[in-house]
Amino acid sequence: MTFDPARPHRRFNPLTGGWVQVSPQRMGRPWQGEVSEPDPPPPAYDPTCYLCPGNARVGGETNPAYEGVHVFDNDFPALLDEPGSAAGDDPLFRAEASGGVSRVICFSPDHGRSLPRLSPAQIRAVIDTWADQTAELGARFAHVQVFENKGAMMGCSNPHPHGQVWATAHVPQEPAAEDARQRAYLAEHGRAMLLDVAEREAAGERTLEVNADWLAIVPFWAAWPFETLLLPRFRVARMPDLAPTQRDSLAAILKALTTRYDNLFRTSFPYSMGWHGAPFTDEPADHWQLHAHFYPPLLRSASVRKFMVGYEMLAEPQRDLTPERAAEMLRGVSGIVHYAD
Ligand code: H2U
Ligand code: ZN
Repeated sequence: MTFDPARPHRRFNPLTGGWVQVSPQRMGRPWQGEVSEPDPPPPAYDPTCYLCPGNARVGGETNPAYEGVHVFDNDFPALLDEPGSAAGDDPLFRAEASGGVSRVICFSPDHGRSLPRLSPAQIRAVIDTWADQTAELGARFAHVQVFENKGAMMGCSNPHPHGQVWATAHVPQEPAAEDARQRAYLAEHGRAMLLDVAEREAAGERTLEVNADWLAIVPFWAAWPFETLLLPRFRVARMPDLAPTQRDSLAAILKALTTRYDNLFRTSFPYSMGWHGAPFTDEPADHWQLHAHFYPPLLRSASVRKFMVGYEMLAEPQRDLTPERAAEMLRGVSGIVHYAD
């Protein structure tokens, strides 16, 4: 049997070992690309925002009059920096202690400017902060998770541009799965998996953006409609290892990718994004390639989202829109001029 990408098929995610059901025949109707009124960005300062400079936080502290990136300890941390209770060994009711640290990272003092509307130098400052936090926390914890949760649709009620960093003594399950699969790929093929992906995709139909150091693609195995993967085109295992020029080129591609996202439905595109890098353990990290995932929920317009329910919850993720078509749509809007500028 030959593989016909226009017929229903499943695609394999080599990073996690998962599968996604693709049903392109349901995409038959021509895509209208619903035109909605563009969403105006929020004001530069919001007196009620707990992240704006000089404002009070819910925890009682007051933010300094910060001018660049600002990091503070989460007032409601999900992880506590103290040893928890001992591990249990009951095979059915198993638990283990998990301590850690969680911080909030304000990208900019400007309440209304999300990543694509920051200057390359401002984005570079965010990257430097991500790298510094990763290095500092990586000295004490095995895994440092840098992420951004953006948009009310993703459960984030505050538009002030910000992300978080959580560090844990254990490697959580997503990066742990990637660790195992990248290690197995290196053992089998003698190359880092994501370096091979970057090479194979560089000029491909799933590529959105490419520069000297980085590549933004809709991965072949994407589960979310407009999911993307940001890959280095050079060997690098962790964010602190990025050279200054590689951080500048990263700022450029982040700006371009997020500009395309916002322009697609002329809205501040919601997503969860985050970085995966090699754990801070004594193990060799040559199988690891640093990368970022973007998981946006939107499907058809600024308000019509994809739900991961039903078959997705009980069987496996399913999509109608092919990753190739999603990439084409994202390539069809500007990666340079933001709709709000
Ligand atoms: P979201 O990215 O999910 O919106 O998270 C914002 C974080 O900010 C959230 O983890 C924290 C919340 O605990 N926060 C503070 O640390 N201080 C505050 O005054 C409000 C919110
Ligand atoms: Zn604000």
